Amino acid sequence: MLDVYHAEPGANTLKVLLALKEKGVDFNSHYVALNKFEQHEEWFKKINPNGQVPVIVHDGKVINESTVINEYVDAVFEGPALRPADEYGKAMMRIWTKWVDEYFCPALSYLAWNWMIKSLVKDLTPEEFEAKLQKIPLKEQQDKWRITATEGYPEERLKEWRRQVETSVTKIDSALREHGKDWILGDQFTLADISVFAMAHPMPMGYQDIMNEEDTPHLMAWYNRMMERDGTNAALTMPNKMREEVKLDDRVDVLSKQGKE
Ligand SMILES: N[C@@H](CCC(=O)N[C@@H](CS)C(=O)NCC(=O)O)C(=O)O
Repeated sequence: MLDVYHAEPGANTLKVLLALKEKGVDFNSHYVALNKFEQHEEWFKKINPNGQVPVIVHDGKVINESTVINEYVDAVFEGPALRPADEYGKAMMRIWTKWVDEYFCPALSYLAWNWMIKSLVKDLTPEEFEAKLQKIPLKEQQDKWRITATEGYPEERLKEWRRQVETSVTKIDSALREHGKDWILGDQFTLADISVFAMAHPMPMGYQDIMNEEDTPHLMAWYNRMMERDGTNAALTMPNKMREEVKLDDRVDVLSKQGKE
């Protein structure tokens, strides 16, 4: 039996949902509402002491860390292979997934949090918010929630994250241009595509000035190929309660201006 604890199909949750849907793995879905701080409740921290999604529980065994989950899912379940068969190919794939986790994802994540957390917590009193903060197990996450809910990050840091997003977009476009093939590693669709797409998916919303047909045509063509996949469609149509409950879209212009010269 496979239980998956996840939020709406975005970022690290989307990464795992994409792999599960691409492979056609059946699972019990448990939605964890991040805007209601359910990830910091005691019942959830018993499953993942980090207080973060996604997490899977397979036959009673718990695994967190989305990139690790995806390798496990690909190794253990039937369905199309999402990793190259050879070790060198796997190494190349891991260089991409590691880069997403350590560089691309954090840059996008800090900018997105800085943009959205204020509207997420606007109905809480300072006391209520402080009580929520005290339940966050990771100091780094506490800081991230506190800063983005109050004064926000300084301009200098926003600029640096935006520079990293620009560098990332160029890197992905160049890799696709150089080999001229459909997928990040070449002919085979892999977890590298899944990791990159999980982060790039919302980019046409706030970053059209750096990710567009003219400046990054190879990235855009790959993005459109990703959007046509059945697995992508199945993952993206999972419930998105955050989008229904939290009105963020009118602030898109704020997101796209953060850290811009
Ligand atoms: N390294 C972890 C990061 C997980 C993570 O950042 N999850 C976010 C959602 S994408 C989360 O649960 N955020 C809520 C919080 O930290 O309070 C992974 O890749 O699974």
